[in-house]
Amino acid sequence: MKVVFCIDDNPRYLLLLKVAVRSLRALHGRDVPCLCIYAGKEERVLKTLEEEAVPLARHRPRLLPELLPHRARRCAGCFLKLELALVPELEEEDMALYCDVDVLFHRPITELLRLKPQYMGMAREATAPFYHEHQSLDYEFRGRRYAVPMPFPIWTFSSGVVLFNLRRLRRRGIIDHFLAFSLQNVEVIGNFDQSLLNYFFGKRITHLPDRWNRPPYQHDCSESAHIVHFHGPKPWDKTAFPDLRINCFEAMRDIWMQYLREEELEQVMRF
Ligand SMILES: [Mn+2]
Repeated sequence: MKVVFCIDDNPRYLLLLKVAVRSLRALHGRDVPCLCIYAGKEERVLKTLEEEAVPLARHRPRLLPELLPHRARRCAGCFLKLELALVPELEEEDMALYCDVDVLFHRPITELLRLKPQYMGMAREATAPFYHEHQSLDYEFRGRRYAVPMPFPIWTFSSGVVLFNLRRLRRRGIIDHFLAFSLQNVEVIGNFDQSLLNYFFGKRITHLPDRWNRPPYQHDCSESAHIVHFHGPKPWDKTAFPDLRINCFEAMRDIWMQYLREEELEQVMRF
């Protein structure tokens, strides 16, 4: 199974990607299959991926940035994960493990790669309450209207780590339905890609244990996390999110920094 990352032109994402991949390889070897999906064309990005030997899939998304609301365009990369089932480089794969670039692989993920959720597996996100004003959202697809009853009350699942059952999503056009829903409802939802997954798939999402997506601000992150997710404050943040730079944040940031080379450390100090 491939571990899949998505990026856009934000230079900070590129640095996060380097550490994510280096920490994955430190645990599982140089040959661990991974893939980075990118919709842009910046030479700087392409060159870095080549230097890091990260295989690249250049994907032109259905959720094109110009079709997204303005506030969503600056994180256009986070929508790419919704389309993995359409990427030719993943055509042969039944499953794919998507990870945000702001993760650090801290313990092996072998057990996670053995799971096979029906649609997708995601861990719970504790800091984003599940709230919306809608009873149901609807969308049109191939001339018919469909209503999606909102799954309430449930908790929110984090889209930072998603184990996708690609084979299932390709069946009976589920991915086409989902992307039609996404395009037509992205204006009314709160939390971008994460809300789209939660709202459309709702109770069909398989709940993954916390160790597969653990933010460093949780007290048990150091001892339990296999995948650390710098959700909220990024490793270089010294002033943002003071209420989340707690518990294991500093310990995990120090480990994250150890994966950087000297010139990258200098770069990170300027963020
Ligand atoms: Mn993230």
